[in-house]
Amino acid sequence: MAKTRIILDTDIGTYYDDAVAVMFAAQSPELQVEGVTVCYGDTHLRAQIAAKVLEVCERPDIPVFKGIGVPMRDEALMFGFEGDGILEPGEEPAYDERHAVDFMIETIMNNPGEITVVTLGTVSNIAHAIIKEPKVVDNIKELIMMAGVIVPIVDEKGVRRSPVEEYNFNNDKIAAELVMNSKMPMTLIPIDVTLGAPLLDEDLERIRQSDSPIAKLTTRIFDLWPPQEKLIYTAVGIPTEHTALWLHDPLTVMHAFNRELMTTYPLHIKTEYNLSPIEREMYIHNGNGRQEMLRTNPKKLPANMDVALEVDGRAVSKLFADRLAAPNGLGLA
Ligand SMILES: [Ca+2]
Repeated sequence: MAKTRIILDTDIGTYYDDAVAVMFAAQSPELQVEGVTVCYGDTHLRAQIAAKVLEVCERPDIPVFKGIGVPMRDEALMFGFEGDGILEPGEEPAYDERHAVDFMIETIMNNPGEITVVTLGTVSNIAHAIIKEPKVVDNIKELIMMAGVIVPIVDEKGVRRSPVEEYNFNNDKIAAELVMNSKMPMTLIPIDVTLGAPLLDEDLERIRQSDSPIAKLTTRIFDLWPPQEKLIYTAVGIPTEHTALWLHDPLTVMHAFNRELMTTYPLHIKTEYNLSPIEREMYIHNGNGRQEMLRTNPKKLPANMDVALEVDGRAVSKLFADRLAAPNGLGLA
């Protein structure tokens, strides 16, 4: 069967699931990864982290491109531990010289209807690609985004277990608005759905037992990063007492070739700015100095995208561990 050709766009380095999503993609025989593009904040550092992860995967054939680091409004927020346990001190892996936005435009325009872009961070790169070459909208096969929140999770005690505003879209709100209103074929995988896919203990154990370079790096990342994750959760407003090893980004990559793991529905999603009561670093302030967050609200209007609303979390965890516990390069030939 023909492989699904993807560009994987990521803010790798801040949160563990991007790094393991890149490894998952590199280990998936169903995918032809045309390139990894990085976004948000220090994209030079993120490109180096991506290049190192692909080196561990023994996939020098997948090029890495530095992309847009500065949101269209306000500044990027970096936490300061990016790439811990991945890059050795002083190590500076090389990556491609071309800009991520140019690579995206060129790849999509040279292969009409063939290229799926999967975004795991801000949608800054694809937004800039649309601005520079509006025909991208008609030539992309599909845009799959891990972003937004559609149905905030409230548990049986009435405590909210997901943010009401989501990190990736809010890190570059203007880009998010532009892309969401672009009318390109898109699927939204919101955080309220990805929070249904934690890595299960037995699957983590399978990765821990494996001695492949990929499994070893995954284990190191899973040992190092969860305490840092609490900082991020606090910043985006998720309660931290029930954290798990979430597979937000690998799940999004899975959707590029496997439509059995999530149920998607065609919906109309509108981007709207709402005032927010809590002061956080990621808010933008409008002309009146008031803090606003971008919300993704469903409306009773003709559908403008597919939206994931349900996930088979157990199957996601199993597929993830099958690939990351396996020997490097399994089944890629
Ligand atoms: Ca991410």
